[in-house]
Amino acid sequence: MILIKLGGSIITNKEKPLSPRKKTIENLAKNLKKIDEPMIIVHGGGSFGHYWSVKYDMHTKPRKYDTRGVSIVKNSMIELNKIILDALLKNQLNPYCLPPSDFMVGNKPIRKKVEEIKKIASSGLIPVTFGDALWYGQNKTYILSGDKIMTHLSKILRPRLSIFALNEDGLYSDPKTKKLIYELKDERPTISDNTMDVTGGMTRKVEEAAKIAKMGTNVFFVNGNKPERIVKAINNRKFDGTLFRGKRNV
Ligand code: IP8
Repeated sequence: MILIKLGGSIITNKEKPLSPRKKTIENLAKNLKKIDEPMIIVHGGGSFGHYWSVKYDMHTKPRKYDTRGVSIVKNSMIELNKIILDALLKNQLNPYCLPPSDFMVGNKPIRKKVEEIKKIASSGLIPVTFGDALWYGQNKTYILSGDKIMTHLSKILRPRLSIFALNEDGLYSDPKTKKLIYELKDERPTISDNTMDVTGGMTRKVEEAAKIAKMGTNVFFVNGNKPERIVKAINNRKFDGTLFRGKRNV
């Protein structure tokens, strides 16, 4: 089983509020159709969820945020999710929509529910979940990042591979020259990040990827604008991107 995170910066235009990158999404769906293995898809918020989270000053820390903001963030994520689901359906894939409230309580995953997701994926359906505004308890809510969901799912489900589709070729050792880091074993590179993401952008991704690799799963960062690279990574062919080698594979 494979876990795939479609980053917000690949499925939306981050420069423009509420703008899906429909062609890119379509192209991703077309290539996902070529994958012959059970998979689970997680997607980010991009210029939908992040746009509204910034507007309403909502973050990953549980707090009593503006209830109007919670509703609007959630609604925008449903809207983006629908665009993803429609693209998958159109390309003869069978998505099974799973908002994270289906398998999270507070900020913890419900093991039984998560294990069920694996069964759903094995049946031929493709569970699709996403970063969201979530109820925490005691009138508090928080923003749950899709990257964090990747870690929760990897921990319980131990996928064969976890893939992050980005709007870049992978991680660069020098952002100016865009020199790609092909493989990371145990090190965690420092990232200079200046995105507007309330969940931490690339820094968060690297943090979660390092955690997942430590649990033993190989993690790939690939360019989602070239979705054939996702297919290649899954088929164990020459890989273009950054690999965080899982501990058991070092
Ligand atoms: O883009 C955050 O998910 P991410 C979703 O995966 C929201 O960090 C609601 C901002």
